[in-house]
Amino acid sequence: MSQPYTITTAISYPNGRPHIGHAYEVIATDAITRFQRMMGRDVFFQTGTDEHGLKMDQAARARGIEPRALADEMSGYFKDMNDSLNISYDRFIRTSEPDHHRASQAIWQAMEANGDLYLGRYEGWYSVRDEAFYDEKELIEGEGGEKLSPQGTPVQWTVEESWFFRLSAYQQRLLDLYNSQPGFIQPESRRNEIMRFVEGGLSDLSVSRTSFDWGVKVPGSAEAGTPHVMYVWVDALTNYLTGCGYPDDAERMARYWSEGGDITHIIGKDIVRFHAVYWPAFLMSAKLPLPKQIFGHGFLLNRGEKMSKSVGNVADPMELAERFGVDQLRYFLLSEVTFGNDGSYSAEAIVARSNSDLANSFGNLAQRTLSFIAKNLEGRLPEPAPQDVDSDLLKTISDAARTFQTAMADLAPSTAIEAWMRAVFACNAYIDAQAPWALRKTDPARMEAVLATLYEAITNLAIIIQPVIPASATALLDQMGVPQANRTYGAIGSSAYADLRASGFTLGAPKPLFPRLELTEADS
Ligand code: ME8
Repeated sequence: MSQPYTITTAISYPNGRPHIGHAYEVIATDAITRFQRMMGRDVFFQTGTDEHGLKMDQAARARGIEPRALADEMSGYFKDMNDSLNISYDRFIRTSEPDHHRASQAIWQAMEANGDLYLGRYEGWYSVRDEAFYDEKELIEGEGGEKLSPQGTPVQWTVEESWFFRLSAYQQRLLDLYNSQPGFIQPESRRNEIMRFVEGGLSDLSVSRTSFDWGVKVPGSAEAGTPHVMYVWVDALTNYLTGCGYPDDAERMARYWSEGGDITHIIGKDIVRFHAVYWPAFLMSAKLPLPKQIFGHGFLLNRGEKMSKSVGNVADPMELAERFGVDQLRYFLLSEVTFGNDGSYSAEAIVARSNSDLANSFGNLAQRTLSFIAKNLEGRLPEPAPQDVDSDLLKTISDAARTFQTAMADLAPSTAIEAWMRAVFACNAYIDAQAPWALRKTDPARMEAVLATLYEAITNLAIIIQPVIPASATALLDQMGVPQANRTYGAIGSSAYADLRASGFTLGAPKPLFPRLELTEADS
């Protein structure tokens, strides 16, 4: 069996509808997933919604409904967004599902059995917006002198009976983990931040609440007199295990959550602490395997500004996808933003990028080549007779395929796309220099050889870019008659083109793939 690969996004709070930041995270994770599947890996990709906690409880109360009703409604929008954006998840998990409650209680009991949970009294600062506890020393001052979390959200002084997790006992083991596995936290800037935080000392973590009941029940607490629900991050992080079969399905766990397993969490930079500090500590305590890497991507900004509901600049990803196209949006986000850095989006930038790369460069290359073949050879695939320039072009594309693969394996989609785009440019330079339309009368054999080279080149370019723009690449490969089994990196540089010709495939009139996008006055 092929080697398993487990990949997850964060699970989103469904206290409102999804925004473009949520779309960005699932799109990036989907591209990596599709790439790993193309590499023949046995991938498990999970995304979903994080439905418990005070934030959800308060958002629901504010609308006069039960948290479960809010979760049911909003979670549907997240799932629809995933489906519309062509996200190939294997499971969309909702933390309100029974198997997830069971997994959360099981990890709780394992941490308790290890002696890491004790009952105490929490007194400290809490941000509902971040669902996070903060030390006094971490707080910043707001404009009116009020105390704010380091993320700039309001904090409230909280006093209640609470279970604690002995996080302080894990400081050295966490530092050892970061030192022995330098790739555990990525990118480097996030790793440094976390190392400083852990070196500064860790307080025990309050891991249960008694002031509301929207969460996973702490085993045994109701029987003992005071019902507790788990701190939402304990259950939220456990979602990753639930999807991998914990605690009942040992076979599934061995496949997707094993010691030394290839397990990647893709999350935003604001929640790296939960994933890189609390999560491995919980897992160590429960004697469970650790993930291999945690990648904290940057934030998307609206024309360079932080998105916020009060400013009214929160973009709806579905609207953008409907207007500009799903693949256009995917391509824009993955090519424009260096994964790990913050990035900006605007209608102008999406239109500019899509028109220059997809419509004018790649789309036009495919369209003019294929329609020329359809018309002048009645769709018969041209016969190769390679000269050095032809083999050189095909070699440039195989090299680009390799660079693309290395970059995607390194979680660097924008670098991968740049390599692909350079290969597209090389094809356009080739077509201009070889001018097959001029050869039609003077040298038809050479014209065929040039078109044959281009046919193979375009096929390979479409194969390479499948993880980024899956629907368009598929449509093109379908038009070009490329059999499913040959849509792999291994088929690049093989006899696939010769085989396709031998099969007698004829090309129909090509359908354009990437319409030129236009801005409207409302965009400026
Ligand atoms: O944090 N740009 O949920 P969430 C890019 N439930 N990414 C962004 C972003 C932006 N402007 N805004 C948010 C949570 N994100 C928890 C996670 S995981 C066990 C629990 C990212 O709905 C954010 O960093 O607030 C996170 O990775 C994801 O969207 C969900 O954010």
